Parts: sequence; C-alpha cells; structure tokens
Amino acid sequence: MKTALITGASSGIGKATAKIFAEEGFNLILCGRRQEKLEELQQELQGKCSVHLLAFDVREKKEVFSKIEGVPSKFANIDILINNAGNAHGLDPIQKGSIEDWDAMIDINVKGLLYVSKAIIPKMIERASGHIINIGSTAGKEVYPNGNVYCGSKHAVDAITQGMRIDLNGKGIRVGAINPGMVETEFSEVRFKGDTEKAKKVYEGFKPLQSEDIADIIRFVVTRPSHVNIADLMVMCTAQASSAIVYKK
Ligand code: NDP
Ligand code: 8X3
Repeated sequence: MKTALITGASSGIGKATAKIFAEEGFNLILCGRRQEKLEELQQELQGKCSVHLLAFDVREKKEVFSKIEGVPSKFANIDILINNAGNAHGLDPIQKGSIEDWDAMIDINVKGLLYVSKAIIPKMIERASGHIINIGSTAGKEVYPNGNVYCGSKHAVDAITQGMRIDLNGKGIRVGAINPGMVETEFSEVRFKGDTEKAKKVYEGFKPLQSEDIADIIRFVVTRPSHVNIADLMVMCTAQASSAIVYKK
C-alpha cells in the first residue's frame, strides 16, 4: 500500500486530498501546525486507512528534518509527497507591503517546500521510486496587481518544480505541479488576516473551485501508471479566465 505525506493537511486542498487518498486506502502522514485540526481529520478517517500525524511549522528547519526522520517504520517509505502547505499573506502594492508578510510567504511557500522535499528525496532516490507534487498556482504563471511577493513565491515553486524534474530525471521519481486558480478555502481568510467578510467577498458572484475539485485531480495524477508523469497542470473555475479576469454576476 502506498504512503503519502501531505503538508497543509489541516485545511483546504490538503485536507480534501487526505480524504480522497483515504478512499484509495493509502497510508497517510498528515502535516500542519494545528494539531487539533489534524486530530479531527484523523478521527474522521479512522477505519479507512492508517494515519500518522506530524505537527510542525515548515519554517522550522530542524523540526522538519527530525519529525520526518522520526516517522514510525510503517510510514517510513514515502511514495507520494504533496507539497501543499502555503498561503498568501496580504494583498498590498509593493511600496506598502509588510516585511513580515513577505518573510512568511518566502519562508513557507518556498523554503518550507524545499526543507520538506530535502527530508524526503534521498530515500526516494535510494528506492528509485517516488512521486512529488508541488501545489503551485495560476499566480506562479502570471502576476496580478498587489500579488507581487505571493506571485513571486509561486513563480519560484514553478521554477523549483522544473528544476526538481530535471535533476531527478532517471532516478525513478515523478515530479509535477498542479496550479489552481481561485479555490474557496481558508486561503483568503489567511490573506486578509481573519477578516471573514473581506474573504467571503473574494468568492461572491461566481462559483469558485472547491478543495475537492483539486483533490480529485491530485488523485487522478497519482493513480496514473508509473511511466506517466503529469508535469504541469493549470486549473481554473469556468468563471475565471486569468488571475485578473473573473466573470462575476
Ligand atoms: P488553506 O489556508 O485552507 O490551507 C493552507 C494549509 O497550509 C493549512 O493546512 C495550513 O496548516 C498549512 N500551512 C500554512 N502555513 C504553514 C506553516 N508555516 N507550516 C506548516 N503548515 C502551514 O489554503 P489552501 O488549501 O487554499 O492552500 C493550499 C495550497 O494551495 C497553498 O500552497 C496555496 O498557495 C495553494 N493555492 C491556493 C489557491 C486558492 O485559491 N485557495 C489557489 C492556488 C494555489 P496550519 O495552519 O495548521 O499550519
Ligand atoms: C491562489 C490563487 O489568484 O488568489 O494562488 O492568487 S490567487
């Protein structure tokens, strides 16, 4: 049975992916900072698959390595890595952006993804087998007003994904990115620092993607035969044409 490690499994896309992977019977290592949210999910998945929880902040380099190295032997061979943890922090013009927000986005979306990957890739190489999916964004393909550093972090994910695919070529490891457009999750609440009204407005007047839509695509990607690697996939809701163009009624 395959083992998958999902970062950012306490909410949104990561949580929906955990649920859909549980239907496949995968062993799951679920990561996030909020232990209580992970425990709720573990309860929900009980009986469907084996779950191991790893609560850590992807910014904490030492913890990332010690927690991943310390997984019980049943979970030690990680077949699938879903690098999903991340968020936007703020939506401000560059001249008004907060340095704390910039640090958070670069440290979590870029450096955190690298730390987790470095903790897992060597064993994938040893086993000549593995599948890494980085959750990028349409923001990694184009830049929108006030998206500056978030878009920069997701462009970095796009470049790192391509780099991983090149460097791991011939080692039996599949590497790809899934780049969603607007998905209704806790994303905008985090971006607007808990301002629920402002967050809700982002998704008013059209039907955005749901976490389950992305999870379903991730399931498709990881269940292809081993010679098939979906390298780069962009998905938007029907109302969205680009980062800046969304048809609202
Ligand atoms: P959510 O806010 O719902 O989920 C974000 C997840 O990331 C949470 O589980 C959170 O867990 C985890 N996370 C955030 N910061 C850290 C950290 N420092 N350490 C460990 N885990 C962390 O948002 P989404 O599900 O929408 O976002 C998931 C991914 O999808 C992100 O990479 C995002 O950029 C990307 N994406 C989202 C889109 C959208 O419109 N929603 C569109 C395109 C891409 P916890 O708080 O418990 O640590
Ligand atoms: C999230 C999508 O357009 O809100 O990556 O930046 S967007």
